[in-house]
Amino acid sequence: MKRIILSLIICTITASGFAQKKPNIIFLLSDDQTSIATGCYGNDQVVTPNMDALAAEGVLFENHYNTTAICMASRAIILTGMYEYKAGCNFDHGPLTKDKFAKSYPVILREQGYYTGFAGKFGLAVSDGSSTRHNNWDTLPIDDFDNWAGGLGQTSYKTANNKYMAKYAEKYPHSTRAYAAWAEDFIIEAKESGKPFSMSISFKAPHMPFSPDQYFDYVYKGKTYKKPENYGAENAKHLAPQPKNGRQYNGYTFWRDSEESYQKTIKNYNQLIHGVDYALGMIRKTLEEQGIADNTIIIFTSDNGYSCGAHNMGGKVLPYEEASKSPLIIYDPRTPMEERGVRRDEITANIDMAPTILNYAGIEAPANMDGEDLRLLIEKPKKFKRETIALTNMWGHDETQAMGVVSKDWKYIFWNYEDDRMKPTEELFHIGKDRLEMTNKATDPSAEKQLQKMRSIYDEHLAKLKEEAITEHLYQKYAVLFDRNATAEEKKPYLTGENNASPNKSTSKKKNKTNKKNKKNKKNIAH
Ligand SMILES: [Ca+2]
Repeated sequence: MKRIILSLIICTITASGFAQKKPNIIFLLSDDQTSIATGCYGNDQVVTPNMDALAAEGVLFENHYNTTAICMASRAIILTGMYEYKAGCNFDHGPLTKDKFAKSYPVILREQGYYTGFAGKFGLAVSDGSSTRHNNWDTLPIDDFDNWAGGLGQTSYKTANNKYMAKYAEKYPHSTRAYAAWAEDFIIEAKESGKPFSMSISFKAPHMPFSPDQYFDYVYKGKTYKKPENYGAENAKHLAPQPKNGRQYNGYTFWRDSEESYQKTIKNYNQLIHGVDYALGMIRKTLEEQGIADNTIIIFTSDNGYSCGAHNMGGKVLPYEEASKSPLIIYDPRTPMEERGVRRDEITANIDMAPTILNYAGIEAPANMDGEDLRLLIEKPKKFKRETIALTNMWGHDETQAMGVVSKDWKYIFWNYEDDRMKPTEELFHIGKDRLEMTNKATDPSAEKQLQKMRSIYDEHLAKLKEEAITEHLYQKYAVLFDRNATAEEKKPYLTGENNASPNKSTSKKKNKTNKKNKKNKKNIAH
C-alpha cells in the first residue's frame, strides 16, 4: 500500500512538474517579407538587429519556402500544416472550413491546456459558407482564442482602425509597435492564468501599402540601395512566357518606373521590416521582465516572399526564390549554448509550422498534416528525411497557375498553360549554384539526368495531389492542369478564362458568371 501511495505521489509530482515545464510558444508572422530582406540572410543594406540576434541565439533556416506564396492560402497552410489542395483555402477557392480549423495548431494547443492569444491580420475566413471575404467579425474565429486582437480583412497600419487594438493607438498609432504593446499585456495575463501560453502575432508589415511608422524615419535617412543582381527585364528574358503574363511582371511598376521610385519603394519596405524587428525586440524585453524568457520559444517567419524588382517583378505568388522564400528563425532558450547560432540549409516550409509548434508543446501532430517537425531537424538532423516540397500557385491568371518542386540544390517548375501564344514550358534551376535563377537548364543536355530526376519528383508530388486534393473549392482540377501529360483539350475545361490574352474570355454563360463574381470579389479584397 505504501508503495502505491509513494508511486502516486511521484506520479503527481512528475505530472505537475512536466506541466510547469511546457514551454510557452510565440509565433511571429510578418507579411510579404522575402528572406533576403533580412540582415542575417546576407543583406548588409538593412537594419534588423533583433532578427539577427534571434538567429545568433537560435537556428536560421536558409531555404524556407511557402508552398503557396500568397497571404490567405499560406496562413491557412500555417494553421493546418497542410498543402493548399488539402487546406482548401485561397482567393477564388473558398474559406477555411470549420472542421479544418478545429484541427489547427492554436485550437489543439488550447484544448491541451494552453492559454492562447492572437493579434494582427488573420487574413482568411473560417466558415462553412462559400465566400472568402473576411472583413466581417462573423468570419473570424474570435471565440477560439482566450485573447483575440485580430483585425478585419487586410487590416490597417492605423492601430485605431482595429477595435481590439484601439486602446494602444494613442501611444502607438502605427500598428506594428502596437502589437508588441498588446503582447506585453497578453504575456502578463497569460502568466497569471498559470497555463503555458501560445501567442501568435501576424503583423501587417511589410505588406502594401508601404506606409512605415514615421518613428523609424531616421533609420534609413539618406540611404541609397543597391538593386538585386537579377533586377529588371534584361534578367527575365530567359524565363518562361507564362509567369510574365501575370500581374507580378506587368503590374507593380513602381519597382521599375524610375530610380527614384525604386529607392522610395525599397526604403519604405525595409523600414516596415525594421518596425517588425523593433517589435520583436520589445517582445523579448517583456519576456525578460516577466522572468519567462528562459522557457519561451520564439518562431519568426513570413507568409510569403516578395520579388522587389527581381526578374522585373513585384508581388509574390510565383515559385521563384524571392517570391516564395521567407526568413525562418526558431529560438529555443533551452538549447545548450554550444548548439546555438546554427544555420541549416535543408528545405523547410510553411507546412512545417503547425507540426513543429505542436511538437514543442509535447503534442503529436495529427496524421493529416503534411509538414515535418523541424525540432527533429534541429536536434537530430540525421533523422530528418524529407528532401523536396511542392510549390503551387492556384490563383490568378491561368498562365501563372503552376506547380514546381524544390530540393536543396534544384528547382523544377512546370508551366502547364498553353494557347496560340505559348506552349507548356519547363524550367530547371540549379539553385544551389544559381540562387538568382539566371540559367534555365531544362534544355541543357548536361542537365538531362537532373531534369529526369526532378520530373520524377514532380510526378510524385502530383500523385499525392491527385490522391489527397479535397473535392470542394475547385481543387480537383489541378490533377489535370498540373499533369505533365495532359493535352490542351483535357486542360481546357478547367481554365478560369482569366488570362492576359483575353481578359473576359469565356466559353459558357456559367463561366461568364464566375468571372463577374471573381471580379466583384477582387474589388473587395486587396491581395
Ligand atoms: Ca503575404
